[in-house]
Amino acid sequence: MRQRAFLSAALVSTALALGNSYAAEVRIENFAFAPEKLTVRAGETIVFVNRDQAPHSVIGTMGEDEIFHSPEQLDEDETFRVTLARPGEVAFRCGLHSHMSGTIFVVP
Ligand SMILES: [Cu+2]
Repeated sequence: MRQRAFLSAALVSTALALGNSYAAEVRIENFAFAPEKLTVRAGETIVFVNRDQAPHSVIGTMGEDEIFHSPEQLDEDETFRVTLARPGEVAFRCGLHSHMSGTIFVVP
């Protein structure tokens, strides 16, 4: 019991430390997204950060609809933030390298 309470407290303080900045970070590294699959709550912000020297971009789609699109080229260490308000499954990919893709599960 005591251990469980400690774990809960640790999780709460992690959430508070993140505050309103962002909920999740997706690194773009070695021509891949990391993580490739992630879950966030609706309304939380995701930050994509390019750690490659090569430029990349991020395009998100929900079904047939494009719901976000970063600048055409994110250069090294550039970031792109997106806040997803609607629950559902969002597929994302790099507009420059078609093999780079991932999925965001947005939960209510
Ligand atoms: Cu790319």
